[in-house]
Order: sequence, then C-alpha cells, then structure tokens
Amino acid sequence: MLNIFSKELNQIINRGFDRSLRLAVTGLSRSGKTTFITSLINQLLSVNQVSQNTLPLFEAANGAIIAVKRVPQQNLNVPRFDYEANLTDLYRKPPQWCQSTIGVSETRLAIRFQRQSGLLRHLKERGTLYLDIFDYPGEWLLDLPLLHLDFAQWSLEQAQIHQGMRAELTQPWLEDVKKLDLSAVVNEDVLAKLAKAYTAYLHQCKAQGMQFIQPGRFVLPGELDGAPVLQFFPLLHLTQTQWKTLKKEAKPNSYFAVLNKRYDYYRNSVVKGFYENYFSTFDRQVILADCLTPLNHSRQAFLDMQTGLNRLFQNFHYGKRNFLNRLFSPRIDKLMFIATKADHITSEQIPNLVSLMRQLVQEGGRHVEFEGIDTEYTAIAAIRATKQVIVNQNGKQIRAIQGIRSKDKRLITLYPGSVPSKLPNQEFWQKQPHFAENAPHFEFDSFDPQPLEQGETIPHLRMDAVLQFLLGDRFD
Ligand SMILES: Nc1nc2c(ncn2[C@@H]2O[C@H](COP(=O)(O)OP(=O)(O)O)[C@@H](O)[C@H]2O)c(=O)[nH]1
Ligand SMILES: [Mg+2]
Repeated sequence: MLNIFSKELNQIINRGFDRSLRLAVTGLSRSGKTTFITSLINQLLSVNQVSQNTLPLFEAANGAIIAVKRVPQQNLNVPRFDYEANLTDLYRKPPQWCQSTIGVSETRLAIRFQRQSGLLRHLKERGTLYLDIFDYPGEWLLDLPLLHLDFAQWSLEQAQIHQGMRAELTQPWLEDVKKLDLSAVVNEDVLAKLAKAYTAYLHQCKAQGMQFIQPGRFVLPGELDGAPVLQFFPLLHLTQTQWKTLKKEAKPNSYFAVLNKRYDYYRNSVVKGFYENYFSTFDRQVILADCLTPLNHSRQAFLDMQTGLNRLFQNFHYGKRNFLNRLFSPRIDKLMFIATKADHITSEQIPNLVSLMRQLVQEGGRHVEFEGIDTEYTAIAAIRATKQVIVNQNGKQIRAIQGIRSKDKRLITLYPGSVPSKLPNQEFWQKQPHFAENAPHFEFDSFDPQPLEQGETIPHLRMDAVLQFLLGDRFD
C-alpha cells in the first residue's frame, strides 16, 4: 500500500512539471511535417466534435479529453502556425496541399482532461496539458550538424560525399575554384559569383531528389537572401598539406581566410541561433521520413536521405526523464520514427515500409544515441489522399489504391507495386522491375487530397496511434 501511495505521490509531483509538452517534429524537406502538424491539430480539435470516433487507438479520445483549443503561444516573436490557411487549402474545390514552409512558426494547444485512472480519478481531478509545436523548413534542419564541424572538417565531409551525380554537377564550378589562388587578396565579386554557382549546384542536387544539402539556407535563404554570410563554399580539392599551409600562412584578407570567417559566422550566428531558439529543449520527438519518393529517384538520392537522417540525432538530447533532469536539462524520453505518405501504397505493403524505415535509421549505427528510451516505428498518412479498393483482374481479386493523381488530375485506380522491406541493393536499382515497363525507376505517383466538406475532420491513417504514443501517458 505504502508503495502504491508513494508512486501516486511521485506522479502528483511530476505532474507539476508535466503541464506542458514540447514536441519536436523532425524531418527533411518534403517529408510531411507541415501536413502532419495540420492533421494533428485537426484531429485533436475534433476529438469531442465528431459523432463518430475517428481516433480509436487514442484512448484519451474516449472520454478523458474534455476540450481542446488553440491558445496563444509562449514565444511572441515567432509567427503563429497558419493552421487556418492550411485548412482553407484543404477545403478548396479542388483541394490543395499545404503551402511549402519558408520560415519558422509556432503553435500551442491546450488540452483539458479528466483523469480516468489512478487514485485521483475519484477526486475527478482535472488538468490541462499544453502542447507546443513549431514548424520550420526542413532545409534548415540539415545545418545543425555544422555546429560540430569547423570549416576544414565540413569541407572534408563534403569532399567525401562528392561522388557520382554530385561530382558531375559541380564540375564546372570546381574547375573555377581550383583556379583561385586562395592566399591572394579576396575579390568580393569573384567570391559572390562562385558562391552563386555553388548555390545553383545545390538547387540542382535538390531537383535530382538529393536530400543532404548543406548549407540549408543557401537553398532557402529567407531574409538572408543576398547577404555575404551566405557567400562561401566548401574547399573540396585541398590536400591535408595545403590545408596546413593555408591555415598557417594565409593573410586575414585572403580568399582562404574570408571563406573561413564566413563559415564561422554562418555557424555561430545563423545556425546556433536557430538551434538555441528552437531545438535545445524537447520532451518528445517524431522523426518523419518519406521513404517512397527517393525510391522514385536514384540510389544516390536514397542514400543521401539516409545520411541526412542519421546526421540529425546528435543534435538532440535523449534519455530517461527524472526529477532533476526535467528541471535542469530536458531530454527526449519518447521517440517515434514515422514513415509518411503511407496512403501511396496498398495496406499489405505497410509492414514493408515500416521495416524499410527501421533499417534506414538503424544501419547508420547512430541509434545508440537513443538506446534505452521508448522508441517506436510506424507508418502513417497524416492526410489520407487515397482509398483502398479491391479490383477484379482476370478473375483475381487484388488490392489497389484509388485517388486523384496530381500530375493529370484524373481519378485512377492502381497497384503501386511492392515496397522493398530492406534497404534496396544494387540489383534493385538496376532492374527497376515492379513498374510500368519503360519507367526509368520505381514509380510512386502522388495524389491530390480528397475533397472535404467544410468542417469535416481530415481523413488519416494511424494518426491515433501516433497520438497515443506521444500523449497517452499524460492522461492516465
Ligand atoms: N498522399 C499523401 N501525401 C502527403 C502526405 N503528407 C505530405 N504529403 C505530400 O508531401 C508534400 C510535402 O509535405 P509537407 O507537409 O509540406 O512537407 P514538409 O516540407 O516536411 O513540411 C505535400 O505537399 C504532399 O504532396 C500524406 O499524408 N499523404
Ligand atoms: Mg513544411
């Protein structure tokens, strides 16, 4: 009895600190962050409004939650997450996906609830959980690894991935860089031109489906567009000896010194500021990954996504929460890996997608950083754009998906093929077997959102499982 009582007491104390929960929605560009946040807000706001429970796996939606509303956020300097605009886009005829994110925004939800279990349920204890979420361009996220690298280390890392398509695309730029005398006095115009060419190369990489694009602000500069802080580039061609000599001998106004200085400035002001303002404290995290689109591109694009994802973990703090560290150094105690856009595939392929996602993050070996905390892997559609249907083909019943295909706005029914359950090998990329005969690669089509009636809750796949994992214990 004493034991049970002290556990309850402990819970009561902890609840004092558990009034708010900061959720990190992490993912590379186009992984589905904005869509996820929009759907999450919509599902929570609708908990008590819809006659039919659309969140069966989220236990608190069955009575514990009394009301949910958006309330003013804590940080007044940051724009509000434009949930209304995203919803308006979805209610349009025809409906549209949310606009691409070009800056940071934030939102806070207040969730009023009544405890359903524990000693205190008899007292009908009520509470409010504040959920804080912020949205940002995925491009900027990939700058966080720079915090651990100096200019030479970063250049070296870039040189290591400088192969295949990247090497081809950078060739003319690199020829020009090689011609520069790095110890000569800098000419700002030359530097600006080279930086511009480097930025153009990064855009080309993006267009080819590459994901590990650094520095992130070069492709999405926001208010820094044209500023000298974005006018630098890595030195890919230098040998160890050349680095040493230049470090020792280059004058403060040389190309070499100015490139170094700009990199340091970028890292210390732009990246550090972004990190400290938004990323240093989180309680729980979802890592979203679109594992399907890179399959449409190339092996290099796929590996690039893996590199990008794996480089991110080191910027978050993981660990079990206890009384002391929740006061002084918050850390992430629950982490969910989510393969997004699962409505692009038939339901029997979902286990494969989850398994692919798991391999993708575990192979890099970085998962030791979050070992020991509560981790789960799942696949979802934050906004379900397709319906699962059964079609009869030559007397055989096969599963298919149906929806409005984005590229031609036609209602189509198709079998999108099978998802590899393991990291695809060389053979996979060469054979490209599963699709239309002449397709150069795997082909997952994209779909437009389904039409919605004004006020209708957004259709989803497994958002309730996500809510249960992230928030479930806070209502017990
Ligand atoms: N079918 C489908 N497409 C999605 C879903 N989530 C995102 N998308 C697609 O992915 C694109 C990028 O999503 P977005 O949320 O803007 O990604 P972000 O860059 O991570 O914020 C959207 O415009 C949609 O085309 C989903 O649940 N289902
Ligand atoms: Mg976004």
